[in-house]
Amino acid sequence: MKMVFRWFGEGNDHVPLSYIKQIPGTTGIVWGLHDIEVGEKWPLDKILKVKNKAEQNGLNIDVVESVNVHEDIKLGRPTRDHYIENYKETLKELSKVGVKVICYNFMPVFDWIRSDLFKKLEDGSTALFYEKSKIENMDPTELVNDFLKNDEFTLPGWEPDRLGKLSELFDAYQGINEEDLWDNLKYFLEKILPIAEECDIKMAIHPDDPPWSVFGLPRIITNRQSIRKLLNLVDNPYNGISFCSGSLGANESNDLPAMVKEFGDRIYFAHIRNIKRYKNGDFIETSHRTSDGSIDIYEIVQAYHEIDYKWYVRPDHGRHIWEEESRPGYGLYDRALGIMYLWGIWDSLERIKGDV
Ligand code: DNO
Ligand code: MN
Repeated sequence: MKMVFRWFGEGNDHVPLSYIKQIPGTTGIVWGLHDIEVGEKWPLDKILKVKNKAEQNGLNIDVVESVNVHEDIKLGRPTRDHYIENYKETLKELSKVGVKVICYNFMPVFDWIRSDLFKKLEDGSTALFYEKSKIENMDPTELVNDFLKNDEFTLPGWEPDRLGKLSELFDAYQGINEEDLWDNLKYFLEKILPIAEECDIKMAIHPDDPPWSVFGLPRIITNRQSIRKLLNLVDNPYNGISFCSGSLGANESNDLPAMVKEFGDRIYFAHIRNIKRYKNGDFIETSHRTSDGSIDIYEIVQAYHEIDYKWYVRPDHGRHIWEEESRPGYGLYDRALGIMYLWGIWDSLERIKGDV
């Protein structure tokens, strides 16, 4: 596995690239141009700036997360073709600097959803928390206002401009069901994949987080069945997945190690993190260690090891520990600890294999 670390860009991330380089075994950053409006083409000069900065620090820029998909594409509006053209242009620019994988998602309106960004854990650290009943009884506008009132940090996938038009967005999704969303995803992939192939960039969809419908909006990438459907939707090796253990693991019926083995040859990017699930449907993000949460991280890493996984891995979110102030989920310390845990498992599996 190739270890990479998410970085939000110069002036937009409190973690310096030189620190990332010091995390053992970390070879690249997972990046994006977060100041470009969703749907607009990414300019080469800005891409090159990131490349140069990363290279000066001995890090590659092989993985992009995310080139977000414009809402008109998800909605299947006639204007989608314009945004798909822009997406293709962005792919071409990214191929010029050697990008290998693009993580994207197809979730209507919201990317990830939580009820609390800094929920206190027993040990005094804080973490992202999902309180099911709170979300179910909440007006989405309330959630958006709550999340956006803190302007110290920007939240990936929560662009204020776009979410400022929330009621318009919700109106647009009236009458769009899961089948429609599948059709629109198919349309997008059919147009994009030939270019991805030409550019040798793997498209890797991120599952829905959490993997169920929220605020009445359809969500389709949620379990084993739906990933099968996605891979058959357009059967092309460039149509792949970002396999996120924390997102899919919120649904306890997802057998994650089995899914890694089944989909392994189409997983180009692995997000590994743990969560603790409660019986009432709530969950909280924990440290990566298996015994701290409900997800067997050891078994997941073992599954990757068994399939001889050669693609990219990142610790996904972490807790906020040691008084670190960071964007929710994206502190340096707990994610770096997560990396060491993953390497610990991986190295011992390698050693065992060598001894056999
Ligand atoms: C959640 C995170 C997501 C992810 C985007 C990708 O598990 O990894 O916020 O960044 O959904 O588009
Ligand atoms: Mn993830």
